[in-house]
Amino acid sequence: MTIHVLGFPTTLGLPRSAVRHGPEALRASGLLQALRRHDPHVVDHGDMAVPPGLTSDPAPTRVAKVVEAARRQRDHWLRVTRPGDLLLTIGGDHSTSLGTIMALAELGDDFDVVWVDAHGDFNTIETSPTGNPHGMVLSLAAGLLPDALGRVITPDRLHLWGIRDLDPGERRLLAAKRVEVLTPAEVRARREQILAGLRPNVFLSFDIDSVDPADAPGTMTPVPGGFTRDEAVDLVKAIVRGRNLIAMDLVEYHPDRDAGGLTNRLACAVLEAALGAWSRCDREASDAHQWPMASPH
Ligand code: 6HN
Ligand code: MN
Ligand code: MN
Ligand code: MN
Repeated sequence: MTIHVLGFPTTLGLPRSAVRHGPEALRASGLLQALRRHDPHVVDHGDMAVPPGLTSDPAPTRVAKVVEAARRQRDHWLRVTRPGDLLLTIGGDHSTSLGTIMALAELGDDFDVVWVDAHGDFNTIETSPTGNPHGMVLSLAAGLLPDALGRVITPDRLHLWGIRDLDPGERRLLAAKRVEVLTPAEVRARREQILAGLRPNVFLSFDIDSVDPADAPGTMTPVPGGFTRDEAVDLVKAIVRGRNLIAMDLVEYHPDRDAGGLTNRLACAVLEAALGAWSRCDREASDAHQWPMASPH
Protein backbone atom coordinates (compact mmCIF):
# COMPACT_ATOMS: atom_id res chain seq x y z
CA MET A 1 0.00 0.00 0.00
CA THR A 2 1.80 3.06 -1.25
CA ILE A 3 0.99 6.71 -0.66
CA HIS A 4 1.80 8.58 -3.84
CA VAL A 5 2.44 12.29 -3.29
CA LEU A 6 2.35 14.56 -6.34
CA GLY A 7 2.82 18.32 -6.47
CA PHE A 8 0.55 19.96 -9.05
CA PRO A 9 1.46 23.65 -8.97
CA THR A 10 -1.18 24.74 -11.44
CA THR A 11 -2.39 28.29 -11.99
CA LEU A 12 -4.48 27.33 -15.03
CA GLY A 13 -7.65 27.66 -12.95
CA LEU A 14 -6.64 30.89 -11.21
CA PRO A 15 -3.84 32.82 -12.89
CA ARG A 16 -1.80 34.06 -9.99
CA SER A 17 1.80 33.10 -9.52
CA ALA A 18 1.88 32.59 -5.74
CA VAL A 19 -0.23 29.45 -5.84
CA ARG A 20 2.56 27.83 -7.89
CA HIS A 21 4.59 27.77 -4.71
CA GLY A 22 2.06 25.82 -2.64
CA PRO A 23 3.72 22.41 -3.01
CA GLU A 24 7.20 23.89 -2.57
CA ALA A 25 6.19 25.75 0.61
CA LEU A 26 4.60 22.66 2.14
CA ARG A 27 7.58 20.48 1.24
CA ALA A 28 9.94 23.08 2.74
CA SER A 29 8.09 22.91 6.05
CA GLY A 30 8.62 19.16 6.30
CA LEU A 31 5.33 17.77 5.01
CA LEU A 32 6.86 14.60 3.55
CA GLN A 33 8.78 13.79 6.74
CA ALA A 34 5.59 14.32 8.76
CA LEU A 35 3.61 12.01 6.50
CA ARG A 36 6.35 9.35 6.68
CA ARG A 37 6.05 9.38 10.47
CA HIS A 38 2.48 8.14 9.99
CA ASP A 39 3.26 5.69 7.25
CA PRO A 40 6.66 4.80 5.79
CA HIS A 41 5.29 3.93 2.35
CA VAL A 42 5.30 7.49 1.04
CA VAL A 43 6.64 7.98 -2.50
CA ASP A 44 7.26 11.56 -3.63
CA HIS A 45 6.62 11.97 -7.35
CA GLY A 46 7.88 15.57 -7.37
CA ASP A 47 5.94 18.33 -9.14
CA MET A 48 4.27 17.94 -12.51
CA ALA A 49 5.21 20.57 -15.08
CA VAL A 50 2.15 22.74 -15.72
CA PRO A 51 2.16 25.86 -17.92
CA PRO A 52 1.08 29.14 -16.26
CA GLY A 53 -2.53 30.28 -16.53
CA LEU A 54 -3.11 33.33 -18.72
CA THR A 55 -6.05 35.70 -18.29
CA SER A 56 -5.37 36.87 -21.86
CA ASP A 57 -6.63 33.50 -23.17
CA PRO A 58 -10.36 33.33 -24.03
CA ALA A 59 -12.36 31.28 -21.50
CA PRO A 60 -12.75 28.18 -23.72
CA THR A 61 -8.95 28.09 -24.21
CA ARG A 62 -8.40 28.42 -20.46
CA VAL A 63 -10.78 25.50 -19.86
CA ALA A 64 -9.13 23.43 -22.61
CA LYS A 65 -5.72 23.96 -20.99
CA VAL A 66 -7.12 22.78 -17.64
CA VAL A 67 -8.44 19.62 -19.30
CA GLU A 68 -5.13 19.00 -21.06
CA ALA A 69 -3.17 19.25 -17.79
CA ALA A 70 -5.73 17.02 -16.08
CA ARG A 71 -5.29 14.36 -18.76
CA ARG A 72 -1.55 14.31 -18.15
CA GLN A 73 -2.13 13.98 -14.40
CA ARG A 74 -4.66 11.18 -15.04
CA ASP A 75 -2.14 9.34 -17.21
CA HIS A 76 0.52 9.68 -14.53
CA TRP A 77 -1.80 8.18 -11.92
CA LEU A 78 -2.81 5.36 -14.24
CA ARG A 79 0.86 4.46 -14.74
CA VAL A 80 1.84 4.34 -11.07
CA THR A 81 -1.17 3.32 -9.00
CA ARG A 82 -1.89 -0.19 -7.72
CA PRO A 83 -4.90 -1.51 -5.81
CA GLY A 84 -5.07 -0.16 -2.29
CA ASP A 85 -2.79 2.82 -2.92
CA LEU A 86 -3.58 6.39 -1.90
CA LEU A 87 -3.18 9.24 -4.41
CA LEU A 88 -2.29 12.48 -2.68
CA THR A 89 -1.98 15.71 -4.69
CA ILE A 90 -0.79 19.07 -3.43
CA GLY A 91 -2.08 22.00 -5.53
CA GLY A 92 -2.23 24.36 -7.17
CA ASP A 93 -5.61 25.94 -7.61
CA HIS A 94 -8.68 23.67 -7.51
CA SER A 95 -8.26 22.60 -11.14
CA THR A 96 -5.70 20.29 -9.49
CA SER A 97 -8.55 17.88 -8.72
CA LEU A 98 -9.90 17.16 -12.20
CA GLY A 99 -7.14 14.73 -13.24
CA THR A 100 -7.60 12.56 -10.15
CA ILE A 101 -11.37 12.33 -10.69
CA MET A 102 -10.62 11.26 -14.28
CA ALA A 103 -8.09 8.65 -13.12
CA LEU A 104 -10.43 7.15 -10.52
CA ALA A 105 -13.28 7.03 -13.04
CA GLU A 106 -11.02 5.32 -15.57
CA LEU A 107 -9.94 2.77 -12.96
CA GLY A 108 -13.60 1.84 -12.71
CA ASP A 109 -13.80 2.46 -9.02
CA ASP A 110 -17.11 3.00 -7.24
CA PHE A 111 -16.38 6.21 -5.34
CA ASP A 112 -17.84 9.42 -3.95
CA VAL A 113 -16.17 12.82 -4.07
CA VAL A 114 -16.26 14.88 -0.86
CA TRP A 115 -15.52 18.45 -1.89
CA VAL A 116 -14.76 20.46 1.26
CA ASP A 117 -14.88 24.07 0.09
CA ALA A 118 -16.46 27.50 0.62
CA HIS A 119 -17.44 27.42 -3.07
CA GLY A 120 -19.45 25.13 -5.33
CA ASP A 121 -16.98 25.14 -8.24
CA PHE A 122 -20.00 24.41 -10.47
CA ASN A 123 -19.95 27.37 -12.83
CA THR A 124 -19.97 27.03 -16.60
CA ILE A 125 -18.32 29.54 -18.92
CA GLU A 126 -21.76 31.23 -19.17
CA THR A 127 -22.46 31.45 -15.42
CA SER A 128 -18.93 32.28 -14.21
CA PRO A 129 -18.53 35.89 -13.02
CA THR A 130 -14.73 35.66 -13.29
CA GLY A 131 -13.96 33.27 -16.16
CA ASN A 132 -11.61 31.41 -13.81
CA PRO A 133 -11.78 27.65 -14.49
CA HIS A 134 -11.07 26.75 -10.83
CA GLY A 135 -14.72 27.68 -10.28
CA MET A 136 -15.83 25.19 -13.00
CA VAL A 137 -14.07 21.98 -11.98
CA LEU A 138 -17.10 19.97 -10.84
CA SER A 139 -19.32 21.15 -13.70
CA LEU A 140 -16.53 20.04 -16.05
CA ALA A 141 -16.36 16.62 -14.37
CA ALA A 142 -20.16 16.33 -14.50
CA GLY A 143 -20.14 17.00 -18.26
CA LEU A 144 -21.78 20.43 -18.19
CA LEU A 145 -19.11 21.83 -20.52
CA PRO A 146 -19.46 19.12 -23.18
CA ASP A 147 -17.22 20.87 -25.71
CA ALA A 148 -14.36 20.59 -23.21
CA LEU A 149 -14.91 17.18 -21.57
CA GLY A 150 -17.57 14.47 -21.55
CA ARG A 151 -19.19 13.37 -18.31
CA VAL A 152 -16.65 11.78 -15.98
CA ILE A 153 -18.83 11.48 -12.88
CA THR A 154 -22.56 11.56 -12.11
CA PRO A 155 -23.79 14.39 -9.87
CA ASP A 156 -25.16 12.00 -7.20
CA ARG A 157 -21.55 11.16 -6.30
CA LEU A 158 -20.68 14.76 -5.44
CA HIS A 159 -20.84 15.87 -1.80
CA LEU A 160 -20.12 19.57 -1.32
CA TRP A 161 -19.48 20.44 2.32
CA GLY A 162 -18.72 23.83 3.86
CA ILE A 163 -20.32 25.76 0.99
CA ARG A 164 -21.25 29.40 1.70
CA ASP A 165 -20.46 31.33 -1.47
CA LEU A 166 -22.37 30.35 -4.64
CA ASP A 167 -22.88 32.42 -7.77
CA PRO A 168 -26.54 32.59 -8.90
CA GLY A 169 -26.02 30.50 -12.04
CA GLU A 170 -24.08 27.71 -10.34
CA ARG A 171 -26.65 27.64 -7.54
CA ARG A 172 -29.35 26.90 -10.11
CA LEU A 173 -27.23 24.23 -11.81
CA LEU A 174 -26.42 22.51 -8.50
CA ALA A 175 -30.14 22.46 -7.62
CA ALA A 176 -31.12 21.17 -11.07
CA LYS A 177 -28.56 18.34 -10.80
CA ARG A 178 -29.64 17.63 -7.19
CA VAL A 179 -26.09 17.84 -5.87
CA GLU A 180 -25.65 17.59 -2.09
CA VAL A 181 -24.60 21.12 -1.04
CA LEU A 182 -24.20 21.78 2.69
CA THR A 183 -23.14 24.86 4.65
CA PRO A 184 -20.76 24.51 7.61
CA ALA A 185 -23.78 24.76 9.96
CA GLU A 186 -25.54 21.93 8.10
CA VAL A 187 -22.41 19.76 8.22
CA ARG A 188 -22.17 20.31 11.99
CA ALA A 189 -25.84 19.56 12.57
CA ARG A 190 -26.10 16.49 10.33
CA ARG A 191 -22.59 15.10 10.50
CA GLU A 192 -23.28 11.48 11.35
CA GLN A 193 -26.13 11.25 8.84
CA ILE A 194 -24.13 12.69 5.94
CA LEU A 195 -21.08 10.57 6.76
CA ALA A 196 -23.29 7.47 6.74
CA GLY A 197 -24.54 8.47 3.27
CA LEU A 198 -21.08 8.20 1.68
CA ARG A 199 -19.90 5.30 -0.45
CA PRO A 200 -17.05 3.30 1.15
CA ASN A 201 -14.50 4.62 -1.38
CA VAL A 202 -13.90 8.34 -1.08
CA PHE A 203 -11.87 11.00 -2.87
CA LEU A 204 -11.51 13.92 -0.45
CA SER A 205 -10.73 17.24 -2.12
CA PHE A 206 -9.86 19.81 0.52
CA ASP A 207 -9.93 23.48 -0.50
CA ILE A 208 -8.12 25.61 2.08
CA ASP A 209 -10.86 28.27 1.87
CA SER A 210 -13.34 25.84 3.47
CA VAL A 211 -11.71 26.91 6.73
CA ASP A 212 -12.52 30.30 8.21
CA PRO A 213 -10.10 33.07 7.16
CA ALA A 214 -9.24 33.57 10.84
CA ASP A 215 -7.61 30.14 10.85
CA ALA A 216 -6.63 29.95 7.15
CA PRO A 217 -5.72 33.36 5.74
CA GLY A 218 -3.42 31.89 3.07
CA THR A 219 -5.87 31.75 0.18
CA MET A 220 -7.08 34.09 -2.58
CA THR A 221 -10.81 33.53 -2.05
CA PRO A 222 -11.45 33.82 1.71
CA VAL A 223 -15.09 33.62 2.82
CA PRO A 224 -16.13 34.27 6.44
CA GLY A 225 -18.15 31.69 8.32
CA GLY A 226 -15.99 28.64 7.61
CA PHE A 227 -14.98 25.64 9.66
CA THR A 228 -12.55 26.26 12.48
CA ARG A 229 -9.16 24.60 12.21
CA ASP A 230 -10.12 21.98 14.81
CA GLU A 231 -13.44 21.27 13.09
CA ALA A 232 -11.69 20.76 9.77
CA VAL A 233 -9.12 18.35 11.22
CA ASP A 234 -11.85 16.46 13.06
CA LEU A 235 -14.07 16.29 9.97
CA VAL A 236 -11.22 14.90 7.87
CA LYS A 237 -10.54 12.20 10.47
CA ALA A 238 -14.24 11.31 10.55
CA ILE A 239 -14.42 11.06 6.75
CA VAL A 240 -11.41 8.74 6.57
CA ARG A 241 -12.18 6.57 9.61
CA GLY A 242 -13.98 3.38 8.65
CA ARG A 243 -13.90 4.31 4.99
CA ASN A 244 -11.46 3.71 2.18
CA LEU A 245 -9.73 6.96 1.28
CA ILE A 246 -8.51 6.35 -2.27
CA ALA A 247 -7.35 9.89 -3.05
CA MET A 248 -6.98 13.28 -1.43
CA ASP A 249 -6.08 16.77 -2.61
CA LEU A 250 -5.04 19.88 -0.75
CA VAL A 251 -5.64 22.96 -2.93
CA GLU A 252 -5.82 26.76 -3.12
CA TYR A 253 -2.95 27.39 -0.70
CA HIS A 254 -1.34 30.80 -1.37
CA PRO A 255 1.82 31.00 0.75
CA ASP A 256 2.32 34.72 0.11
CA ARG A 257 -0.91 35.46 1.99
CA ASP A 258 0.03 33.24 4.89
CA ALA A 259 1.55 35.62 7.41
CA GLY A 260 2.96 33.59 10.29
CA GLY A 261 2.53 30.26 8.50
CA LEU A 262 -0.88 29.57 10.07
CA THR A 263 -2.33 28.10 6.88
CA ASN A 264 0.78 26.04 6.18
CA ARG A 265 0.44 24.39 9.61
CA LEU A 266 -3.28 23.86 9.04
CA ALA A 267 -2.59 22.21 5.66
CA CYS A 268 -0.04 19.87 7.22
CA ALA A 269 -2.41 19.07 10.11
CA VAL A 270 -5.23 18.23 7.70
CA LEU A 271 -2.99 15.94 5.63
CA GLU A 272 -1.53 14.30 8.72
CA ALA A 273 -5.03 13.76 10.13
CA ALA A 274 -6.08 12.03 6.94
CA LEU A 275 -2.99 9.88 6.76
CA GLY A 276 -3.07 9.00 10.46
CA ALA A 277 -6.66 7.80 10.12
CA TRP A 278 -5.88 6.07 6.82
CA SER A 279 -2.90 4.18 8.20
CA ARG A 280 -4.93 2.92 11.13
CA CYS A 281 -7.66 1.59 8.83
CA ASP A 282 -7.80 -2.12 8.36
CA ARG A 283 -5.72 -2.38 5.19
CA GLU A 284 -6.74 -6.04 4.84
CA ALA A 285 -10.35 -4.95 4.38
CA SER A 286 -9.36 -2.58 1.64
CA ASP A 287 -7.85 -5.46 -0.35
CA ALA A 288 -11.44 -6.17 -1.30
CA HIS A 289 -11.23 -2.95 -3.27
CA GLN A 290 -9.68 -4.07 -6.55
CA TRP A 291 -8.73 -1.79 -9.36
CA PRO A 292 -7.95 -3.14 -12.79
CA MET A 293 -4.17 -3.13 -12.81
CA ALA A 294 -2.70 -0.25 -14.78
CA SER A 295 -0.10 -1.49 -17.24
CA PRO A 296 3.44 -0.98 -15.96
CA HIS A 297 5.51 1.62 -17.77
N1 6HN B 1 -12.45 27.58 -5.76
N2 6HN B 1 -17.37 31.22 -7.67
C1 6HN B 1 -16.17 32.00 -7.92
C2 6HN B 1 -15.78 31.89 -9.40
O1 6HN B 1 -14.91 32.66 -9.81
O2 6HN B 1 -16.32 31.05 -10.11
C3 6HN B 1 -15.04 31.54 -7.00
C4 6HN B 1 -14.50 30.21 -7.34
C5 6HN B 1 -13.55 29.69 -6.31
C6 6HN B 1 -12.88 28.46 -6.80
O3 6HN B 1 -12.93 27.60 -4.63
O4 6HN B 1 -11.65 26.64 -6.01
MN1 MN C 1 -12.59 25.12 -4.69
MN1 MN D 1 -12.96 27.60 -2.64
MN1 MN E 1 -23.05 9.75 -2.75
